[in-house]
Amino acid sequence: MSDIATLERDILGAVASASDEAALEALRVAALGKKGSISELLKTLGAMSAEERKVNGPLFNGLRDKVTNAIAARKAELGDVALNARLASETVDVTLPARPEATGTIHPVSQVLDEIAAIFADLGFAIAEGPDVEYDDYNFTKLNIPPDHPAREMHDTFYIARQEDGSRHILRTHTSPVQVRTMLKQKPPIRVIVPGRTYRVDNDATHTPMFHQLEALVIDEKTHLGNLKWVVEEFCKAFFEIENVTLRARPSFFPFTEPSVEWDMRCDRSVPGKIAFGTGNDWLELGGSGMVHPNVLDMCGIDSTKYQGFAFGFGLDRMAMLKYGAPDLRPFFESDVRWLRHYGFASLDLPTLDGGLSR
Ligand code: 2U9
Repeated sequence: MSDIATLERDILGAVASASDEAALEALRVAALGKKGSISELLKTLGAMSAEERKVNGPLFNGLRDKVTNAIAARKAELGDVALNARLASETVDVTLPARPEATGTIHPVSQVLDEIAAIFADLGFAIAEGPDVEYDDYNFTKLNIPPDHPAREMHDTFYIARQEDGSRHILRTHTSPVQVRTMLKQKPPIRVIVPGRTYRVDNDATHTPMFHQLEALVIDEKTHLGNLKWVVEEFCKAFFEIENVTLRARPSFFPFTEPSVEWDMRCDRSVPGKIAFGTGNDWLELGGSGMVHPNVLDMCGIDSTKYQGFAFGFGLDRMAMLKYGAPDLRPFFESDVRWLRHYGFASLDLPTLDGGLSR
């Protein structure tokens, strides 16, 4: 066998048995690289006679082409093998349950917020949100609570380090600054609910330093206390899932509303540790409300001679405690999965108005 035939057999044999792309590349360099065996062979053509070149030229070039093609073919083959191996090892069994390790459930506060948002969406309310870190001005001053007002002390505020200009940001003590922001940027009619985290220096069985509020604001040209009562009543019917809601109004005081009203709903506490809504001779405190103070409207850029509005607020955590029978607020924020399993909700149980909110 000629040297050329031996070389061809050796190279093609090695190419056919190359086990991966790196081995194949090494073979290519050894044969076709600058100093490769075939390249060296081709270089010898220059010193040959015309006769010899006529014979060897096609022979050497033919060898180069054969080897080039064989390498390309083996490379494609190896690529397919690698892809098939990856496809085989990365198969996904779509019948397996998703994240079997995920044992968390929907937190009662999230559930209650979803329920309440659905009720108010049905009544035409949008959701407004704002930052937890607030200006003193939006949290207090524009809500008719000027710097020396005693109501500031009742809020037990968390203060954030002083700014260069001497002003201080705070953690919002209620969600009301979001209504301020809404009025500053939006013209009436306004109909929003404002859920969110709020912060006060407080900690016992029914108070935590961070808690959740939900407030509402309605501003229009002919808004009155009767509208407010109707909204509170409709909300109670839907949320507590009862038909006969009896409300009791108590006069109250908030700097940002005038007049101010607190609402109680008829309930029954005759069975110890239980509470039934809509019957009985006891009263359940719901939350506060009132007609927005004209000073607040004016400070927020709304003409108080043309517009009136009402606002109300209640604790979301308290609503969750009442509806789902949790006696202590503190475990709400302790991230104990055993507590969550007891009170939590399956992630696919989205509340709907037609399906019954809490089912
Ligand atoms: C603007 C004008 C008026 C919001 C209101 C209450 C009454 C209220 C508390 C209930 C329990 C909060 O969670 S709680 O501590 N809230 O009683 N909130 S009126 O009035 C506003 C808000 C914003 C611009």
